[in-house]
Amino acid sequence: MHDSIDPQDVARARALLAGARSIVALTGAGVSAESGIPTFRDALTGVWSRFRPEDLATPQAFVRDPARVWAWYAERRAKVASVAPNAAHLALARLEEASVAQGKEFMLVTQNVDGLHHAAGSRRIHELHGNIRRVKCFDHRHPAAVWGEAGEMPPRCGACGALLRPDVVWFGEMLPEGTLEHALEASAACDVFLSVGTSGLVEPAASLAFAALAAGAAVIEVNPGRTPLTSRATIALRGSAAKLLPLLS
Ligand code: BV8
Repeated sequence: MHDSIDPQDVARARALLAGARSIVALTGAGVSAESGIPTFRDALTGVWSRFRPEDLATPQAFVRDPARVWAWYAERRAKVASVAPNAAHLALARLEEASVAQGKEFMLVTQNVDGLHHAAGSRRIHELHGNIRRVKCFDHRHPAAVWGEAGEMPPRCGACGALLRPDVVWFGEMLPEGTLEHALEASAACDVFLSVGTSGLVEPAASLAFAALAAGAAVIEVNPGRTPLTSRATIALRGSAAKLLPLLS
């Protein structure tokens, strides 16, 4: 146990989840950190360190320099394909399974685009920001199941010839139809909201925890650092997801 974690807080969090009728779990890049995926704020290291996420993860950046944006995502896609879910992902899959078996409502809402929750066995997943493993064309969103890895980059759409792009939500883009509405509805209806590994800086995802608070839910935060939610959380467990989540499920 982390010396900064009060075992009583862990026990209280476990009890809240065990007694919940309806649970929403929101995850951010911190839940994949122990799989070796850099968090979003840290993602731009090495050759990308001179960029900010907002410089690359936008439609404008893609139009300005499609090859650079495609290369950043190709590198991240390869990284994601090379790692495995960690104990935090597996614990959330177990929590979902146990909750559903007990007839509870459970929804996992993730900001992550790495697909690791599905790989860990979670099924009630809402991907707010899309999935880096999926590719579509820039002009018409035609899905691309396969694409060339050599020659002109980005590759072009087989159906219309437009440039291909990752099927993720960039800054300034709307979230997938209905996904946010479902997540907001579930957050306002749940009695326990578990926020794991998110800095709470990106909207509209960051508003979900506050919708839960406003509706009277108990909020549990798992994060080694402080966030705008920490002071409002019912229980703030200041430690890593891979170490703490297995203690909660
Ligand atoms: C929208 C996909 C409507 C791409 C992502 C003010 C000015 C300008 C714009 C805005 C503004 N206010 C709001 C906006 C809109 C903007 C926004 O929020 N900007 C921010 C930067 C201020 N939002 C949007 O544009 C959204 N769309 O609003 O549409 C609209 C439409 C048209 C016109 C106007 C409005 C779309 C946002 C989606 C962007 N896409 N990802 C990609 O991945 O490349 S967001 C990106 O950030 C990732 O998905 C990431 O998951 C997400 C959030 O970050 P976190 O997950 O929290 O990760 P972060 O690194 O920040 O933090 C990690 C945390 O983990 C830390 O707290 C750390 O302590 C913790 N941690 C570390 N290790 C561990 C750990 N925790 C546990 N265990 C550990 N071991």
